[in-house]
Amino acid sequence: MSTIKPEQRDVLLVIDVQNDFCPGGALEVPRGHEVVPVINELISLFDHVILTQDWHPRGHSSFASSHPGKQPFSEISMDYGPQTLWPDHCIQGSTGAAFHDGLFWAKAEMVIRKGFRSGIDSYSAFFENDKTTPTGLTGYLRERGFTRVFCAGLAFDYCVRYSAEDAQRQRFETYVIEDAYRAIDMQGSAAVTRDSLSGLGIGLISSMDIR
Ligand code: VGL
Ligand code: ZN
Repeated sequence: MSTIKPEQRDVLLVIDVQNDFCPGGALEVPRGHEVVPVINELISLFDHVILTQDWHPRGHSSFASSHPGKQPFSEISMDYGPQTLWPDHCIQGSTGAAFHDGLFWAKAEMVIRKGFRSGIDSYSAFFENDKTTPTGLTGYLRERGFTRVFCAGLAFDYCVRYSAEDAQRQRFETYVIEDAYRAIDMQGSAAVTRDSLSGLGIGLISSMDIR
C-alpha cells in the first residue's frame, strides 16, 4: 500500500498498553512490551492520540476469582452473552493498571477508561460487552471531526479487535497497525481476528506505511 501521512482528521487509538498486559503482569500478553517503541514512534507521527485503559473494580465479574470453582480462561454465560474469565487484572489505581513506564502517554488528548462497571466487561473502546452500552468515544470522535482511526496495542485478539470492529461499524475508516500489536492467541484467536478484520474491510497496515 502507499504511505499514509497523518492528517488532522486522523487519530491514533492506543489500546491498553498497561503493565498487567506486559510480561510479568497479571494477564500477560506474550512479548506485549515489544509494542512500546513502535507505538512511541507512531505517537510522534500523529497529532492526535487517544489511549484506552482497562480499569476494573476489585471483584469484577470478568475475574475467575469472582466465580467460585471457575478457572481463568474458561468461559461462562452472562446475561449479555458468553464471557471469558480472566485472572484479576487492571485493578483501578494499581500498578498493574498503570501504563507501561516506557510509553510516551503524556501526549494523549484523551484517556478512555473501560470495564469499570462491576457487572459487565468492556473489550471495545466504543461499547461494553453487551454491545449496546456506549463508552462515549463515538460521540467524542465525531464532535472532534475525526474520520480515520488507527488502532494499536494489546491485546490484538480482544480489545484491539473489538475496538477496531466497532470503529469500522461506527463508520470511521479504520486501520490496525500490525507490528504495533501482540496477541493473547488462545486456540487460534489471532488468526480468527485477522480474518474477521479483513472481512470487515479494516485495513491491516505496517507502521512503516505511516510517515
Ligand atoms: C483485555 C482481556 C481482559 C485486553 C482486557 O485489553 O485485550 N483482554 N481485559
Ligand atoms: Zn480487562
